[in-house]
Amino acid sequence: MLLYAVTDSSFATENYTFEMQIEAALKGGVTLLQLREKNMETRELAEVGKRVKAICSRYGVPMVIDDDTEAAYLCGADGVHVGQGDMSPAEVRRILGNNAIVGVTAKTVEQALKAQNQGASYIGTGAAFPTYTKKDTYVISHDTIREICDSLRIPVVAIGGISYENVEMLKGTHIDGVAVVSAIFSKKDIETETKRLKERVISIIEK
Ligand code: TZP
Ligand code: MG
Repeated sequence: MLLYAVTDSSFATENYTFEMQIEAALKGGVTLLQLREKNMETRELAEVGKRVKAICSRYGVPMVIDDDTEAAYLCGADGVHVGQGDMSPAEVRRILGNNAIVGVTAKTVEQALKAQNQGASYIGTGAAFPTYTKKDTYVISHDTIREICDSLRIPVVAIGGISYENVEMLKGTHIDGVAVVSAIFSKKDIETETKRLKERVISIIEK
């Protein structure tokens, strides 16, 4: 859960394609990848998912898909990440099976405990800092992030506005890792940025 990369193909260009960007992030050492493409419908997502899953497999990194359990099923993804308004973790497991990775977004201890009870594999919580990437979210306190971490037995990652510059502010929250979009995919040299971000994340995660 250390360094979780969440995709945004709008950062891709003709010279630095989506698949090149994902491979650079994997070379840089991301430990989990989420395909999060809000503008793709299920069929396209499943097609892209097959290609991205093949790249991730070469690096031994699991790939999950945001929201779309059907696309995840069709492309053989390792799991799904769902929000509070999406399918429940129990339903996802009925479709993808018991070994699936099922991540759930939670902003409160109550939501996080409920997700854990319903079979979530991990919790994503935030926004840890202001973010432009997701418009319909808001910043939660680092005390809340710590309370969520301390209340659960499953791993917790913080998400939202996390960067190389501010990640040290999350020290002491007991998170297991961080999830980022722009701190990786907006960069010109994704491999190098990923490596240096990962080193900093390692330095703040208590063993
Ligand atoms: N969920 C909560 S904040 C967020 C998501 C998907 C966006 C994170 O993007 P960034 O660029 O790392 O702030
Ligand atoms: Mg969602």
